Amino acid sequence: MSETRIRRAYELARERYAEQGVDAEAAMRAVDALPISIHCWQGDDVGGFERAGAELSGGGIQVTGNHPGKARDVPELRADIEAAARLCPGPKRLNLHAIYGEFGSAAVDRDRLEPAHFSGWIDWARERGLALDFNATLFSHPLAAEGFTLSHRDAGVREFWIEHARRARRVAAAMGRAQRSPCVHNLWIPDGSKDHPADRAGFRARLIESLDAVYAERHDPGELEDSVEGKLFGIGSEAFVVGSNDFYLGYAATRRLFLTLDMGHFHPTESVADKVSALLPFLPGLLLHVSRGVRWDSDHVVAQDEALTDLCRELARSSALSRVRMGLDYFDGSIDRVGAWAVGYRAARKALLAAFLEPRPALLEAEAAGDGFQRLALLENAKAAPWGAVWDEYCLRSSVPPDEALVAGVEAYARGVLAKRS
Ligand code: RNT
Ligand code: ZN
Repeated sequence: MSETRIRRAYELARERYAEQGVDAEAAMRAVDALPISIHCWQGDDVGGFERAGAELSGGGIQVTGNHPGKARDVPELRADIEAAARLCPGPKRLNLHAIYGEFGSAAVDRDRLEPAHFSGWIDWARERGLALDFNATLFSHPLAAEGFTLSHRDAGVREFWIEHARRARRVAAAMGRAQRSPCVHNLWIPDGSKDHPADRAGFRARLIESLDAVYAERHDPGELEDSVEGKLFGIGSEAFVVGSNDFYLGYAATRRLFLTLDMGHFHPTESVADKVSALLPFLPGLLLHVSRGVRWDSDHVVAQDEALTDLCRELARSSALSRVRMGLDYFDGSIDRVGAWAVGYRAARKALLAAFLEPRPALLEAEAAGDGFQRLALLENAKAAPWGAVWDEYCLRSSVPPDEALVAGVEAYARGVLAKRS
């Protein structure tokens, strides 16, 4: 599509939105103020680079597919992230996991993690104007093989993981300091069991004790924002998850931490969108793991489905958006990984833009008047409104290809770079 056609279509769309009291320019500005943290782990199927060639996926994380061209080391992963970022409009951050450090030739176990292992990432990110987010990695490790980490019966195992999480928070704080923007540190652990335990309370008491030990070390909130992530069930933790959503909701509220809501971590009929306004009054903030579950927590590439549309609407409507952080969380090794990054990111950004274009004044008026029919009609009409024309304009202004050019962009990188990896 030519630039002139994009501009013309946008002008018509802008006028049409203005008639409904919606300012398309303001909507673009609003989405442009919201960073989306790109998850590094889509690039190599959550493998990480602790040891060369390590295939560590496991411990509740399941990636399927073996599409060729996977990043094999940090330089390749960085190149792929840059390629994906060129296809993603709007402000971006990069979300790293502890297993993505640069450990050199020495074997560095998780309880030996240092900010120095991430100085290469910090420099690389600074040169590109990217801020970093971080995650402790409490899976894909021999001491996580029994399915328990911070809630393990063995005090030695717990101590190992407490030390890892403490160090991961220090790495995150170092990132926050270097980038002058708080680094969000998210903690997810795989702890749980396939079958029903006899002592649920015991596991949870141990988890509380371990978490308190991890968070006892105070950091400057200008450098570090801590979030905890619960889950409904996982592979091997079907009957019991120690850190369930209820558990972490209570923990985050009492310890004043952020709560992570992963879109794949709830019962499929539960609405994550509904949780935003229910939780924000009680918590310092929310971290959203934007994902797509298909029947279960399958971590499919994000698509613009109803769950995402509803979630973004609630964000656009929220008066507490400054306390919400957004990160992608999916991994698909069965299709082009750079393409997967770009499609998922763009779906999230597009859904945000469409949400900021909803005819809010008219909707509020209909609702205040108790006119349910009008409210429904307005929401239905919004689905066919010309937000695609605004999206094209947004991509153009961001110097990023429009939707029509996305496939060609991904294929060019696959041919030029990925095909040479064997
Ligand atoms: C796992 C959680 C967690 C991970 C990442 C890799 O179920 O969603 O957020 O996906 O930390
Ligand atoms: Zn998640």
